[in-house]
Amino acid sequence: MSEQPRTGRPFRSGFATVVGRPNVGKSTLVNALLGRKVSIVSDKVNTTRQALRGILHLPDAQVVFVDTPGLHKPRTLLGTRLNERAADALEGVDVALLVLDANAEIGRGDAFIASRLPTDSICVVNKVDRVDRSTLAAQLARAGVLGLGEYFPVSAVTGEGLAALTAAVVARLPPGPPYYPTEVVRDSPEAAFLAELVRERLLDRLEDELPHAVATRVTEWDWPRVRVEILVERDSQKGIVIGRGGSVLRAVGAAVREEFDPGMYLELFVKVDRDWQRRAEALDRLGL
Ligand SMILES: Nc1nc2c(ncn2[C@@H]2O[C@H](COP(=O)(O)OP(=O)(O)OP(=O)(O)O)[C@@H](O)[C@H]2O)c(=O)[nH]1
Ligand SMILES: [Mg+2]
Repeated sequence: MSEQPRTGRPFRSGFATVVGRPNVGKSTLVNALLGRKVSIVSDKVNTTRQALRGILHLPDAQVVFVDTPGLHKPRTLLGTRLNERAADALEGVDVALLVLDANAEIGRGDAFIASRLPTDSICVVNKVDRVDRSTLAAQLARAGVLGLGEYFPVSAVTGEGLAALTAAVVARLPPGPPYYPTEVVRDSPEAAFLAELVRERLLDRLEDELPHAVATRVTEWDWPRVRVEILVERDSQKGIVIGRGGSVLRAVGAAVREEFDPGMYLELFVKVDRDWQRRAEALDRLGL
């Protein structure tokens, strides 16, 4: 696996961790760089709750991209833990990528994160499809103040700029053998990924505080029969997640089956786990 590629250059491998404020498009970017989905995406903040690894296999390199929860001012114990996850994922990495939104103000939060990264880190200005040239130029100038190594304007949605970004990441990796065999593209268990897909479809349909109040986990995997439990924090939230006559759960179940495996028999259950976001032992149990 680690033999010299035909180019004569040594094989390179390493970890590239993607950090930034919530909603800047880190997960969309990681999925786009990999060309497949490892991480769920939504228009709500704090979608990602774990550091998730996706592996990019190239002829002369292997990049282990690590998606992380958005760094933010926490209001709950869950929020504190999300920040810790992101910080931990920066330990010992080969390349750190700070993602900014081309269309949002660069604020103290971004500067705070940047100040904790090695100065040769990569700064990614994402969502360039949403701004015109002059806005982008101004944003790049503002981003320059963060004092990082290199700046890449990209769109994780259209793919603009991604090839150059990948090349820059690979160039920073040390020579070394691959960490994962070629068939591995995601290093989370299938059950964890499925639970995330259920949460993603719920996020599409929930508003306000509810996205944060929902957690999902697989409680039974007897293929093709799989049971996923959806936790909410209060009784009043249960009905919203179930939907009128079960309509929300039915739609979520159908969408997840379609995406994961139409042959699956998916059972969704909603359960109240009071204030789980604020209770250490509830979070431990959920692996959060
Ligand atoms: N127009 C546009 N939208 C994007 C782009 N990248 C991401 N988005 C959107 O931005 C929103 C947030 O994307 P995510 O990938 O979930 O953001 P994140 O940084 O991972 O968010 P957290 O996990 O909450 O920290 C979603 O609605 C995406 O569709 C982009 O390049 N262009
Ligand atoms: Mg994310």
